[in-house]
Amino acid sequence: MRKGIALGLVLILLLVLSGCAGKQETGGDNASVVVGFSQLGAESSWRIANTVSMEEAAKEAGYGLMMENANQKQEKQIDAIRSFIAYQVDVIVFSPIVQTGWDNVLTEAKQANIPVILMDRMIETQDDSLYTAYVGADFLVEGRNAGEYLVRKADAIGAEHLRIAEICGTTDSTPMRDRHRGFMEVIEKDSRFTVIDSMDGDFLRSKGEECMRELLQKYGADGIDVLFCHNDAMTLGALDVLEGLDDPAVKDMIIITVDGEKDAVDALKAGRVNCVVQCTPHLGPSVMKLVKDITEKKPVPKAYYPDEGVFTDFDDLTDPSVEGF
Ligand code: GYE
Repeated sequence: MRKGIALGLVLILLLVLSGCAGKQETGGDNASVVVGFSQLGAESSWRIANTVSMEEAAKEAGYGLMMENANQKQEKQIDAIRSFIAYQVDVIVFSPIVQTGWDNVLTEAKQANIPVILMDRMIETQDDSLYTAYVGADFLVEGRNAGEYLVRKADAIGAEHLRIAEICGTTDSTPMRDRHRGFMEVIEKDSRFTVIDSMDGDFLRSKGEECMRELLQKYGADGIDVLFCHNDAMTLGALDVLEGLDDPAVKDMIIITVDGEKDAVDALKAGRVNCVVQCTPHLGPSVMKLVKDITEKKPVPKAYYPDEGVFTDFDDLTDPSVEGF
């Protein structure tokens, strides 16, 4: 569209502007549409699958994709967005690591007339015109799904009181805030449940492991009835610790996780986890469809939420539809 030069030149420009930080890729020389994509990191299998989905969908659409990975740093995302503005990409897509702190850079994008799509996570702003559309999960619903599973489980086992430990995702990120909020909404009005601890596990497997060790030190395995982790990576880290314990209390612990990566779904099938709340990383095709509509000046919805379900130990887990990504 606005570009006539090959993406090879873009690469050089990006390297200069970004001080050689991050990872740049291109997806099709002489593409008519160029998308600048700031991915927030590579902290989980979810994130890696999401990056692949974006790359494949851009290729499929025949769009050029200038991608920068911010390695979990907001400043790097801001730098990447500035470099996309300097290049005048057609559309900027980014997955905001935290909700706050984007107004300045997004105002610059707006002044440059470059539409912005928020992919996977939301921002907090007084000015909704700073982004054109959001594509990603409804994390509040995911949190409620986790809470509703727990209520059903408590009913089924006739539990009188359950002590819950929560390992949260990155502080101030949308999935962390809303998974917690949705979960609490459901359980806090039920006196059978007490959240005894909430820790920051930053969506990382290594931190999930660390948090679990700390929780065990504080409460012991028999002092925790329910473990709610905001993603599978942290759950798998916690399981590494729990399963090394050889403590019968571990078997009774109700474990609820979010995402639906293959290892977590396999853990559910093996009875090591009780509930997997789905969150799809395959957002690339929806993003590219939006890019198409935006560049063709068609109206687009402000928010698009993919359909997501829940897999639990109440389900027939031999059903072929029960599978992870
Ligand atoms: O749940 C987690 C990842 O924002 C939905 O980020 C995403 C979350 C996902 O690190 O695994």
